[in-house]
Amino acid sequence: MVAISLSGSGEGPGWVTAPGYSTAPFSAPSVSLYTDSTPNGRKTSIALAELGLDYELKWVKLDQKEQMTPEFLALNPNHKIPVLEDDGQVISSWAK
Ligand SMILES: N[C@@H](CCC(=O)N[C@@H](CS)C(=O)NCC(=O)O)C(=O)O
Repeated sequence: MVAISLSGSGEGPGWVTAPGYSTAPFSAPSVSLYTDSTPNGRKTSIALAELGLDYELKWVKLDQKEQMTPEFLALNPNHKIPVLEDDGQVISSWAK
């Protein structure tokens, strides 16, 4: 069975998770994934699913330049998704 994730705002593009995995939270996950539906954005969600880690999905709509908002630039001044945040610790890429 393929599950469609309903976590996050629910306003982003459809998100298909691997069979047997679900990102639907039973309790609030500490990990947040800021991403969009691009290959670079999807690879992080695939890695989290493979690791079995629950996370909250936060859409950053690149076509609406949401990566340039002050809130997102505070997470990653390089304005790139994906970004992971875990209990205040931010992991982002500075590579182009
Ligand atoms: N080195 C990063 C690159 C990430 C990246 O290029 N993200 C693009 C989308 S696929 C992005 O956020 N572009 C928005 C921008 O540059 O403003 C990775 O491999 O994940």
